[in-house]
Amino acid sequence: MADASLPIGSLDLTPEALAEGTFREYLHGWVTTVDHKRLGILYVLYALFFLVVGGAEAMIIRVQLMYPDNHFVSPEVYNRMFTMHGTTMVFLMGMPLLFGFANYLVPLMIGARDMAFPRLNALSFWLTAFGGILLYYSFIGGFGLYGQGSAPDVGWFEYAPLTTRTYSQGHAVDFWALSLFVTGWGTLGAAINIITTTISMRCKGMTMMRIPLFCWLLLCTSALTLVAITPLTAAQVMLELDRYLGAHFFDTQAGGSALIWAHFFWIFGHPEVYILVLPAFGVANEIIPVFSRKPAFGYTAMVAASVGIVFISLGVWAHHMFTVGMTSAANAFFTLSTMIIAVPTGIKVFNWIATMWGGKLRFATPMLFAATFVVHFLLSGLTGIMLSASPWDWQLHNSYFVIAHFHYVLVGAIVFSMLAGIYYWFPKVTGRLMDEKLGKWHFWLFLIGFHLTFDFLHVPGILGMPRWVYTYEASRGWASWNMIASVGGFIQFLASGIFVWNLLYSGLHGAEAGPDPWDAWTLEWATSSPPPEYNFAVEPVVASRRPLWDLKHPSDTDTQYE
Ligand SMILES: [Cu+2]
Repeated sequence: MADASLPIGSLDLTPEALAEGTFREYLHGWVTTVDHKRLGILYVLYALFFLVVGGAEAMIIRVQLMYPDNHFVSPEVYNRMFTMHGTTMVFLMGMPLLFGFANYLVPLMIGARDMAFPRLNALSFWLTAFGGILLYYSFIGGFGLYGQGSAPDVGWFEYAPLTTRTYSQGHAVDFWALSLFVTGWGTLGAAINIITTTISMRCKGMTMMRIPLFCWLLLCTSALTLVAITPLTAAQVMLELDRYLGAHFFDTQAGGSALIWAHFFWIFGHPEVYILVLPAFGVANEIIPVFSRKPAFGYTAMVAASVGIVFISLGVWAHHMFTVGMTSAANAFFTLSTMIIAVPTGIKVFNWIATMWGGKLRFATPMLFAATFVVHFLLSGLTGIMLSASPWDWQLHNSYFVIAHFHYVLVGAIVFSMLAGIYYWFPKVTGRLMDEKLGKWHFWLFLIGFHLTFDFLHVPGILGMPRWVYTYEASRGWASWNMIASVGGFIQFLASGIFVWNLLYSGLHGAEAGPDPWDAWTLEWATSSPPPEYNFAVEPVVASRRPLWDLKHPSDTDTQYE
């Protein structure tokens, strides 16, 4: 058997090692692992791989839209690119990334030695991984095993009736549905595991009101996942029954309803935004206090706001459907429920600002990303409030204004926060610090690129540019805005290249981090970097919300933050 505690950086590829078979053992160790840390790393690497793939698809879209009347790719390829970009970024990048963070950190933060169900944990990861292969196999097998290539091309929410076999020939839609079905089961397993672990595996003294806010937010995310992923997974079965057994669930002409699909999709799709953003909140909640040298302001209010978001976010989904012809009462209800969600999220923004207020701020790369996350989240919330008003949405529905709004949430808020998390916990995972200079280059280039792309995309949206459009005439007046957005996209791609280089370079040559490079307070920093397979030699005993602070400052009897 391979040494299970082998750190991530010690892959030996010399001819002697290969001949000895140690590489095979190394690989075998990773494929068969049930260790939460290794599975966490696998999830994150998988997500980063698909971040590059989905990013490349976005670049093809941006090149195509750079000029009016452009024919860089064919309309068919263009449709595949935006469909695969959306599906990839949500299901193969966003969700695996958050479950990677949760897997690695939750057991360490609550003083446990592993997740509650280590084998289920491995099964969940491999189901997710298999789902990714299924989706991308459609590029080869979209028209049957030996047929010509294809890929799903009807948009990331695959609206009926575009998914019927009349419109979507070949198997591209089937690969899409099966991929979501399989990753859906993986996601459910991961969510059950995180909930059980947080409830039942906490170390001595770690009461629910003492767990790090990151763990609270992952608990909320997992609960939301259980409720939201289930209808989506069920809908895939109904879609396949429609396609092959004539079930007519979504076939309006045969007595079914195409709208039911949209409801199934969005009752998942809106909570999904919160499934992705709650972990981003959690990451910011860990980083902002440590880099402000102050405990998080309003722990209890943060917990209450998170739980509030879970419940409210389940009742807003039809704000994605204001234009389908619902009654005005329904439109008014979903306008109001959507606006109400600004209250708990507003509490969070205020608390982050209050945490930083008067703090001794240290702007290392993790804090740069985390502080920018707060600003971007606030701005994306403002356009969100605009779109929640159904008359306004009526004007801008399916326009580039909406694209700009949700990329502000997904990239400006979520990706910025998760990058902050990678810079923050990289030293724990690898034992080495990430290069600060490369980190700052990454941050500033990514920030400039992000704003060039998504600030300026609001404008063609207001000027009437619809999403999914293959190309446009010069006389529309959208050309210069699209040119700026595309240049911004290339800058973001370049910045991401610097980030990948930093990961590789620092993983091999970074400075030794030691167990606690940021002078932090939570338990994951109490053990070595990388942690041993068993996490803690002795089960920790906790007496406050800042267990490591207590260890480092035994004479400090200030119990204000317990
Ligand atoms: Cu929504």
